[in-house]
Amino acid sequence: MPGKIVLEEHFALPDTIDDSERYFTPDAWPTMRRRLLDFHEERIRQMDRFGIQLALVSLNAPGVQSVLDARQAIDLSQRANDFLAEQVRKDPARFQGLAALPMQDPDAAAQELTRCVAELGFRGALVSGFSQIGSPDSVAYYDQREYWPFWETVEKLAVPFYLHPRDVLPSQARIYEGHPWLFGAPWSFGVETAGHALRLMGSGLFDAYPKLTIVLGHLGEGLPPAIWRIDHRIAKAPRGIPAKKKLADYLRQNFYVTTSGNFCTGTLQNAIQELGASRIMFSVDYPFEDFGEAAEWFDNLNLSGEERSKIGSGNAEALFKLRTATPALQGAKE
Ligand code: GRE
Ligand code: ZN
Repeated sequence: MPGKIVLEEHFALPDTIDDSERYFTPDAWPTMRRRLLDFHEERIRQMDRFGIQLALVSLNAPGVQSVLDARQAIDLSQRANDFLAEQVRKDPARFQGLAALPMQDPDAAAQELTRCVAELGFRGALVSGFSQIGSPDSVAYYDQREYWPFWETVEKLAVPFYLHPRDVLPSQARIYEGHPWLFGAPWSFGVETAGHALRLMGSGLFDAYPKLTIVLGHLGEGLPPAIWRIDHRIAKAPRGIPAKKKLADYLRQNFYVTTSGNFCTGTLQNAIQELGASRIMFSVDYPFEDFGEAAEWFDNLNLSGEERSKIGSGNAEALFKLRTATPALQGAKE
């Protein structure tokens, strides 16, 4: 399918490039490094080759979220977002931006998102999980009350918030001791991110801000097949859960999922069954994943024409309001 749109595609600044190295063997790293730092050469060639019209690009993980000092987190976000805006300006038909945010300071995060949307034309935010604030062992999750004014701003701006994975802190990872292969993308990213998303749902956040939209990668970080049992057991022992609805209702009404890094047909079918094709969007997770592998999988799936067109581009176009932002999509047919 030509004209595909992808949403979880990363770049790095020289300041953040080292964050990604730990996930790769020494022989794989030089290619990843080169691809994270490139925008207009190899990235564009690959997009052309595999039928990808537009990429929403974001900073690599954990990026801003692991900066302990709030001032430095604010500074890094601004520099990352200004750099990204400059790249988008060079080629807005192919690239749009998702903002990095200094969640260490909720007011500053709201301000930076407002600046990114109003002044830089960004389409939303991508935040890599919890933030450390002040000390390496601190963990701030965004269901906490101090974040609710931030969420009010996100809802007012009417832009999606992509909740991207980061790793559990080493001090909290006893279950993985002696099993380093479980860190990161194979397992701990998903557990961490699904847990964070469940906290948002259970906290009542979406009762207070029903128009909030959260995007999850990796076909929903395991939540679509898990959500029935979660609700089933919470109903038997609610233990004071503030949320007014079943968590599946929030998953269906406040969340979208992307196919980033999860090119598994059975898992996609389950996501379609649980959420509907209108809430699923094609994505890759470049450069950690290959445009070619993702596109060949997607282009050969047995989907109806309508499903393919929605998942491949239509849902993203509508959710991120890409037609008004992106010259090349303006003339494109429905
Ligand atoms: C990601 O950002 O999704 C990611 C990493 C590191 C390794 C794999 C991966 O940050 O998908
Ligand atoms: Zn990613």
